[in-house]
Amino acid sequence: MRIYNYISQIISQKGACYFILIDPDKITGEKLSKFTKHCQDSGADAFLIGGSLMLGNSLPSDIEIIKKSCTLPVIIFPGGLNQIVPNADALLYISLISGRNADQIIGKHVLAAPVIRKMNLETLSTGYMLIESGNVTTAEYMSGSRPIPRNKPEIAAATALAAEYMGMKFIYLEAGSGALNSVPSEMIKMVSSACSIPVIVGGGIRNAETAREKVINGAKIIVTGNYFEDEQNWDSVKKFSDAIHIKKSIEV
Ligand code: 1GP
Repeated sequence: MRIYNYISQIISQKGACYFILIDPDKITGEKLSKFTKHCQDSGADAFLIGGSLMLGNSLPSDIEIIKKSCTLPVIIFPGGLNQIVPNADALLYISLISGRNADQIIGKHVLAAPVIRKMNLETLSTGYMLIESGNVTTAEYMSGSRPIPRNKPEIAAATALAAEYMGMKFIYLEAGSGALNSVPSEMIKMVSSACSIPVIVGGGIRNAETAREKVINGAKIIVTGNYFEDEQNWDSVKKFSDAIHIKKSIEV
């Protein structure tokens, strides 16, 4: 419960939480260390690491690098069983509830559970929903499941509520990495008013204003990935953090 409590505390203190997604295939070594330290100095709250498709096998050493460069929690965002490693702080235990592919809803989880237990990794049980975003994303293709149509917020809201009733701790509305269009605000609003667990929103968020708009509409955790793969954008990590930490910016 250590990381769950940490996230809950950030949400109650700052209004929302900012996660930065690290794709180990895109950034590693010294650049990774420099980036993660910069993120901590700029107000990010935690790192997600992993992805729908990982070509390399540097995950444990990349986590090691992040842990040496800063003190922020590192949470695995697993695209497969090969991404379950012991040196992270927690793991998003994601069930792809927007799809009807049993393997992605429960099958992989059965295989993973004993491994996770042995590693003593904290699990953050998450109802994961793919939302149509204008192009076919890696997450959609790799999971073999159809996203929820972006103009059907009521389907997303009912699905989220079902996940809450099943005891899941978070909802993740995912447009997919590099999405053309991020998750619509109307859908975030409907989902976050339908359920009482925190709503994570990610995919295609490329500026601080968009991130803030998602928070205003009820998102409690914002995830960005792609945008900071370009070093020229690193300066705006602070802008994103300030925009997402809505409580703090109101008080100042
Ligand atoms: C995490 O997939 C996202 O939910 C990250 O998306 O890479 O488009 O920021 P981006």
